[in-house]
Amino acid sequence: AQMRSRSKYYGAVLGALVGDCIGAQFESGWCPVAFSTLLKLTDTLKEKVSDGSSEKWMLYYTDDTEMAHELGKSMLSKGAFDAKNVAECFGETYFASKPCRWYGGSVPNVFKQLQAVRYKGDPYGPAAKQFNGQGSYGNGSAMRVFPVSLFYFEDVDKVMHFAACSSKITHSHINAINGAILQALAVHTALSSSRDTTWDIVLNKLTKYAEKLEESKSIDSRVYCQKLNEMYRMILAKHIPTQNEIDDKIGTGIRSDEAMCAALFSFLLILAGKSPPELSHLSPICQVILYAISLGGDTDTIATMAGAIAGAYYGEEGIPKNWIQACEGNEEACNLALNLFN
Ligand code: 8NA
Ligand code: MG
Ligand code: MG
Ligand code: MG
Repeated sequence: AQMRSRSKYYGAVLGALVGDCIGAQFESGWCPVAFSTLLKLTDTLKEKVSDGSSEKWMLYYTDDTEMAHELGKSMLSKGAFDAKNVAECFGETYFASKPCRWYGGSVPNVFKQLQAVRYKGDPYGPAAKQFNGQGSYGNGSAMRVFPVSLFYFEDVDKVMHFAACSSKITHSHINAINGAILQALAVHTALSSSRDTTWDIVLNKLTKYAEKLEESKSIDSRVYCQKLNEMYRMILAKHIPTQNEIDDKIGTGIRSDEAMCAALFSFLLILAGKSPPELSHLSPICQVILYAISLGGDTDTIATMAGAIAGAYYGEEGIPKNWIQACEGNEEACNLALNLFN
């Protein structure tokens, strides 16, 4: 059994918040973002501004943070993962939420069906019917899963089990479920690692889990095993991988296997010491977050998952105060981290 670290709990929650809030600034283009553009923003981050009548945050969070916090708060209030309560918290928060949260295209349909029976029906029923019974393979369940790793830290089997359950409330496609499980395992591995845990130890561990998850014959393409294998090759190569290689071997889109693997790869690349020179003056966690955003695509979601993993590994100290204070929800994030730790 490993010692739990308060700094790692704060790091995971704040890393996820900062990744979502900064990443969301660059989501619309779906194209790679220059490091100079990212540094221009981060150099000017400051606390919310008040214009007398209202307060304005420099950076707003999106669905990623909203749902992660609801999941975390639900487990804390119930003392365990309770699918019906999580479904109700997700749904009611969605119906009250601001347009700037940018929920995925088809999840509102799930929430409407859950609400129609006042959250008393099967909490997994509506999601299972999405996309003609295929279920959603979107990254929306992996992006919000990290509180499960913090809440069930002592029991990795429960981390895996409740990561899957939390996915199935909105995302029942096997690739979304496995993406949520692997992201939860990545955060859990980072939480239980010391600073001398190298990138290849982390990747080996996750590859073993992926092989188990994908051993079932019903999966025609073992997409996570394939992408984790590509990561070895790209990290061991002499050069920093090009955008074309990332797009070709991993992807940066709304599919869970693309965004989740892009996030993990961002963390592992920096951990392996292959920092892009433009970022080398920053702390490792900042490098991970900005590298993740630079890849383009679903930038808020890739960066929030990368930030959760990196924060769980490095702890909160490497996240600059001005980055945290610029983000809407930073006080709530600190409360959540403390409550999950306690
Ligand atoms: P989701 O479950 O609605 O999935 C996102 C999209 O993926 C769907 O709307 C479909 O287009 C497609 N999709 C998923 N599964 C299937 C399938 N089985 N067959 C065909 N198409 C499929 O939403 P989510 O919760 O997974 O969200 C994914 C991302 O979308 C998140 O990163 C979130 O931030 C959001 N997002 C929203 C906007 C926006 O402008 N509203 C933009 C980018 C991302
Ligand atoms: Mg989002
Ligand atoms: Mg997005
Ligand atoms: Mg997103």
